[in-house]
Amino acid sequence: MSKTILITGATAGFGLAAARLFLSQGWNVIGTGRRAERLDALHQEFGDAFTPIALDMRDRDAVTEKLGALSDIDVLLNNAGGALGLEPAYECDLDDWDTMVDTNIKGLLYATRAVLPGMVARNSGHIIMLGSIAGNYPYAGGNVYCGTKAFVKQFSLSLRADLLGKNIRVSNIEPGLAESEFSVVRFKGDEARAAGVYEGTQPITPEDIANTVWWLVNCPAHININRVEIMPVCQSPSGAIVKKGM
Ligand code: NDP
Ligand code: 8X3
Repeated sequence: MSKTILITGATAGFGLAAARLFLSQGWNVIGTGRRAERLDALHQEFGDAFTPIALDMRDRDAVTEKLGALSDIDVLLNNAGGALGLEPAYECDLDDWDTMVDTNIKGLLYATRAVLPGMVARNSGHIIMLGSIAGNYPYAGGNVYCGTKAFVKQFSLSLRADLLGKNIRVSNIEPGLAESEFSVVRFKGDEARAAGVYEGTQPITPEDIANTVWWLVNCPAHININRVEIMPVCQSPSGAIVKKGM
């Protein structure tokens, strides 16, 4: 029987690439996102193997009702999220901070809480988070985005503690520079500024992350990969920065 993966944020980037990969491997995919037309296009392309659920991850009632009604979810890919702005904390737009907290933290919590009881009842499942290197290393202008991804990492590890003794795996993927719609969203539609982020680099691709999800899911059942930190070769954790002449 085909297995089922629920992917939040399947309309673009990592989530879309993962949806395509799992569908190509004979899995059933349930995909969420706000852009219903993109979900409908996937449904047209793949038929009943792809189930679209249009919703905003910030809508607690909708997530709880629609995702809580699903049964037999083998894998939850908690992917929906993003960054808004790159201003220093003393200049940031509070609405942007709210959106990042509501999506990256609260939306992810709602989805996890909706799906986890079914996994516990079946004593089977795998929850995979999209954290970020931003949860491990701070950078100027990262402020709340970095904070949300640090939350995702610690929540992921804490779930492992709660689930000890159950046959449910939890993994956190922590990518660095990756080209998707991420920077277009961060810079609020400024395509030229977004393109500049990747200019002269060979970034991680959405397909690279989809392949990582596939690898995690297909690891031997008795092992749990807690965290996977991935950077393109052109990037490194550079350590603390010193400001001279202060
Ligand atoms: P994209 O912008 O390409 O895709 C983001 C996805 O999240 C879209 O499908 C979008 O769907 C969905 N989404 C965003 N907000 C909401 C919301 N409120 N409700 C429902 N769905 C939502 O970004 P990526 O694929 O790059 O990012 C995916 C995840 O990976 C994010 O959590 C991001 O923080 C993380 N990440 C990204 C990195 C990068 O450099 N690209 C590196 C490390 C981590 P829609 O707009 O249709 O609602
Ligand atoms: C996305 C990677 O370094 O731009 O999470 O925050 S970074």
